[in-house]
Amino acid sequence: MRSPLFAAAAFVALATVSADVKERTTSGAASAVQPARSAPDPQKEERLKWFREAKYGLFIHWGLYAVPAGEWNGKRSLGLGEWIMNRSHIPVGDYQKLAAQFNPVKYNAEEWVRLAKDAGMKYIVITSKHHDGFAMFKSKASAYNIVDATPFKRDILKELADACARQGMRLGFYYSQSQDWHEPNGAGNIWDFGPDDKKDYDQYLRSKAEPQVRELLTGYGPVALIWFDTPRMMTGDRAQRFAGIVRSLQPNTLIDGRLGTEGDYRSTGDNVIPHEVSGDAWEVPATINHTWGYRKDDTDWKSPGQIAFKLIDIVSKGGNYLLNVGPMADGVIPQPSQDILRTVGRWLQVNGEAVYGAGPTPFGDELGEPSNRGRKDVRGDLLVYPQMQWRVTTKPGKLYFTLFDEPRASFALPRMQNAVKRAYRLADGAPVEVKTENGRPVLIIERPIFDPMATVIVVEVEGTKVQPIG
Ligand code: FHN
Repeated sequence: MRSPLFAAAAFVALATVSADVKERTTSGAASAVQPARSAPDPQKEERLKWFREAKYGLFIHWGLYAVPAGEWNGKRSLGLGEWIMNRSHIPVGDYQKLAAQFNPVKYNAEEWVRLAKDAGMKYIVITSKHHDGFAMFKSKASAYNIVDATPFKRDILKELADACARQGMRLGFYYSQSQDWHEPNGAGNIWDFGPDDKKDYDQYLRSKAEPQVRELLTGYGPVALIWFDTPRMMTGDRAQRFAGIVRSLQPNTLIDGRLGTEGDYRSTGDNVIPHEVSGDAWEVPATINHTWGYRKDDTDWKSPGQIAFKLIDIVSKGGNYLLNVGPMADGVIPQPSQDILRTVGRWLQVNGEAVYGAGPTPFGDELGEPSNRGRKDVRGDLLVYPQMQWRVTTKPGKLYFTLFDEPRASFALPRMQNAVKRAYRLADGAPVEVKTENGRPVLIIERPIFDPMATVIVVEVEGTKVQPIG
């Protein structure tokens, strides 16, 4: 039986919950998760085409915070690496001195883009300005930027944009529109500038944030998306001003779900993978260890197997996975992150058909079991005991069963009206026997399983759309 959690109503439930959920991260930052849209918008769908196909992107959090790398005045500063200024209440006058030390001579944009490609990622999103207010690009709106304030003097974003253009990679920019701890009127810095509700917030928006977003959309070629974040004090009007800038300068640029008004797609909470399938465009921003910006003490990397599972899990629910790396102050992406990404990339080279452009599962029971007592988590979502043995993604006439555990030798296919035509292993095309047991098609799977990280079996069926039974 299909569990009711994953029936069509589940999508409605997800949308309802998402409308007012505030997500708390370990940093204490709150990010609004954007409401589901109401009416279909053909232009938006057109803009979203590449995004829905892409499925997997590289997030890069890089800024001055890579210099202290989680330690201030010889003391560990707890929390996310990029939040060190806030967590340690570092005065602007002290923090901005980091700019003089920021000289990432090993930065090589071509290598970063090559890494994303090797990893099988289809887009890159880099922090152009995080909450600390420091711009990683040449800006006329504020001299607190990589070219004017550091010995490096090179426009990091320009080099990355050029490398992306050369290598055919889409590039988007993270921009912290609300929080700017460097500015007296930006949100967030209460240790230097007092409470936010006493600030002339529009002065900051007009003089820095809006002009900088304009600069990003005019100086760096086609921008795939702008990734706004933590919409504090972002009224509808203020958010609309940003949306207007984006739409007027680059109508095809996507707006993420954290601007403060409806964007093009929904951003889940950080590292939050929904339990349900949703037809909306959505994305999970996620860390590869526990921090976004580099911390020298965070070496608790997720394994390639965990990353592969999360990727397929997300795709099987209809979403995208935006996986982060935090480069060091010298411009090098930590080697373990690189190795993990490349290992998953090698798997995708042979199994990518199950991911790129693939649709979600038509079934749902495989995702997990809802709590039988109707218990809810802190966000108000129904608690689910996830199942992690296998996931399904789809293309017309094809089901891709990705098996993460060694399955029983005879693997019963979920009930569907479509007849099975044939089955084979995606990695090498080897046929997989299909038998009927108790009136139900089963796959006879070779043991030990072909690829212990994840083995994809393609099942071809009659008809283009799979019709589940039950
Ligand atoms: O506060 C930020 C955090 O530093 C990081 O950039 C993440 C990425 O999704 N967004 C905010 C918290 O949700």
